[in-house]
Amino acid sequence: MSERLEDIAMQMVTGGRGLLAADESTSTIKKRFDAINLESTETSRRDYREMLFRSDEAMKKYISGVILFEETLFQKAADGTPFVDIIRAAGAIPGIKVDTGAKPMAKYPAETITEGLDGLGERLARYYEAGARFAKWRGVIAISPTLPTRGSVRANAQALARYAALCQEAGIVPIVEPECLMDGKPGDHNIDRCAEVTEFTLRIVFEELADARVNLEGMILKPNMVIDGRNARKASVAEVAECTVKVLKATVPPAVPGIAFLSGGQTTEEATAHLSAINAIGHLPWFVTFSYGRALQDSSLKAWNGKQENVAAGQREFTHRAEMNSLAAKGNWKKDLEKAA
Ligand code: 5MM
Repeated sequence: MSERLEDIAMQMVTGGRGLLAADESTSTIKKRFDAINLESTETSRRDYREMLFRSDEAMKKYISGVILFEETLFQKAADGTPFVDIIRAAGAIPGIKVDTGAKPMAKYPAETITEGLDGLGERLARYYEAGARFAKWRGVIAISPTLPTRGSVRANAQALARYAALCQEAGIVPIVEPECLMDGKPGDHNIDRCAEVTEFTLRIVFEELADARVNLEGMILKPNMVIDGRNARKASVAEVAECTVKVLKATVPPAVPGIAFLSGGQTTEEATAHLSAINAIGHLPWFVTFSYGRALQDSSLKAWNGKQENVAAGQREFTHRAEMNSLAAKGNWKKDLEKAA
């Protein structure tokens, strides 16, 4: 496999394959497990992720890479095989979430700044050694009538750009994730407000990436779709697709090889329908695919329910969602395919 950043980035977003975001930090995976009454321990986290990564069909056909939390990058399956080897054997690329979380931003009430730059160069060298060939950093942008502020968008964009430059020096493809929140508080903004904030954010992110001398051909953008807030859902699938493409075309240079969306709290089927409608518009200057966490995992987690005897059921659910999203990455998903399955 080529070690060129440009080749790795292409491999992550082409062929109708996309990314599995399985990088829930310890506190987030605990919330997910709470929903199925399962205690979050190193072993239960291992069992859950092993169920996903050993879904052979999904991993081989539909998943190009997996974003891991640090614990998982160095973890082994129950039989002692390193997870990194299982992922690679399926033809997918192991990746690593390297930010240390969004923290309250001093002097900016209700906004956050994502941390993790201190010592990042050394950490990236260790992650590369462990097999990671791409990384992820998420900046969180709150939307309200008065937010975000220019200061918080600029600070998050600068951190994303510093992170991306460090990754490229370490031979790792950066996924740059500026997430304008759909399900933040109050979550009652409409799609026009989301478009305005997303466009503003992406403009500043690409300014900072240029100033940091990031090679756009060796990175992937992971944005939100342009969509109504969680508490004000109205726009049709076609409107979401049109608004999203309009904002991205206005802000994302064609040198970027791929866009891999986050699902951001959409239902599993909404996230698939929107991705498919975006690709169906056609003539996009980048490959457009998925990098979903909840929208790939929710039904699988429920079917598995923390029980060994449900591993096959969990894998079936994961494979189904991965297949549906793979079709969506080519603009070929149809609602009746869900029923047929
Ligand atoms: C899987 O969730 C990721 C990590 O979350 P925490 O750091 O809060 O634990 C998250 O960054 C994720 O990769 C993206 O937001 C996409 O996930 P969704 O669920 O929005 O598709």
